[in-house]
Amino acid sequence: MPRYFCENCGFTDLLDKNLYFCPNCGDPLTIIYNDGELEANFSGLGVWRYSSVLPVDPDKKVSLNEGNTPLYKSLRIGNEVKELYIKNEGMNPTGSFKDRGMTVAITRAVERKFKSVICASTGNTAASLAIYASRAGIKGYVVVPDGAVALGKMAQARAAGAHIIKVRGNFDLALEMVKNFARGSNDAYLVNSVNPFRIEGQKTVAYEIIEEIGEPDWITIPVGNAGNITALWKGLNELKRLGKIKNLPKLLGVQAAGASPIVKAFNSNSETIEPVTSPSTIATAIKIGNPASWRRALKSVRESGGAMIGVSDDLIVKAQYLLSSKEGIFVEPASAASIAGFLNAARSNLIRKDDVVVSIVTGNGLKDPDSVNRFESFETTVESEESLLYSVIAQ
Ligand code: AN7
Repeated sequence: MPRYFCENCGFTDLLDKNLYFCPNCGDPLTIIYNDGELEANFSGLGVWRYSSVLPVDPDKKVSLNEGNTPLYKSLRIGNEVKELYIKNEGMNPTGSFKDRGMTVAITRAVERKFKSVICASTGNTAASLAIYASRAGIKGYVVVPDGAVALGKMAQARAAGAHIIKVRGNFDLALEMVKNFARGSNDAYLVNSVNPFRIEGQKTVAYEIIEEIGEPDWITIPVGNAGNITALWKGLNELKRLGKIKNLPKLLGVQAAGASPIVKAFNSNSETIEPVTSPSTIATAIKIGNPASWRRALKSVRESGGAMIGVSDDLIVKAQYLLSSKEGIFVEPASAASIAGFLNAARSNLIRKDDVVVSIVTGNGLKDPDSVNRFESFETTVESEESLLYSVIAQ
């Protein structure tokens, strides 16, 4: 039987309880499988194609057809490497990668007969929770930092009828609050990425990438609370166990420079992080100073032989604009961090000329429409046809 497992201290327990954190050391739990329990018996499309490697009953799934996201070959911004692919997770049902984890976590919530689900969020988890809770016919509660969530994400949470609880503080405070809530109450199922079922759903991005292009040399991914990079590495390792890949790719975890505690720990070879008390970045989705899964992120990146790097807000904006204007892929700022990290690493020769790279972009540009106000603008107002003519030929 699959079971809970603590990668930090080795604690293990059966899945017949609702656990998130290790009762011994407090780290977020993982779900592990014995040999023979992981089966590469894949059919259909999207997250549920991989139900033979998921710990919930696919017949009871709460799904909006998540996963099966487009993987594009870069035409213009990846010239410094052999091939750059962009995996557009912004094409999931609510516009972010969170849906891969949410479909599994909400299915688990329903299996366990919860009537409510809760999360802390910088926005995308809230939007995904809200929409999937409405699909499941249960109540959604989202705890968000007041005034710090992008417009599109708030709109989705509102539209889905979720209870929106604002806190005067940042995401880290909101997460602390819901963690304490979940320790003391079984009234609502916690579906942040500290929930091991979320990680199970999100690992499917690794399965899709490998089925589509085989083994890349590098995968770049934005890092906030560090659940997604944990899930990616878990998926890749399972694929190796299943004999689907020989060599594991290197991971490039990318944080915004103003919210980069894991980068600092990586660079100083430290075994622990120093939380950033006042994280700051325009990429609000990853404005996180005390990531819950930091230990698993550090371990993943180190095992892979990859790296953690920090990127400036300035480069994030440039990467976001490059991606939309040169490749036709419109993403939100946190996702552009993945591309900014690629650009940095290719320039510094960390990623080499003959490497095949996949950059995972995590959220749709429509999530944060205000972010495009930072781009160079080509807007003019015309009052006559002549004026229209001249504004076009003058370019
Ligand atoms: C677009 O929604 O943390 O490292 O509460 O929305 O797994 O946290 C969002 C995170 C990257 C970082 N890209 O992923 C939330 C939240 C986008 C995101 C991340 C987030 P993790």
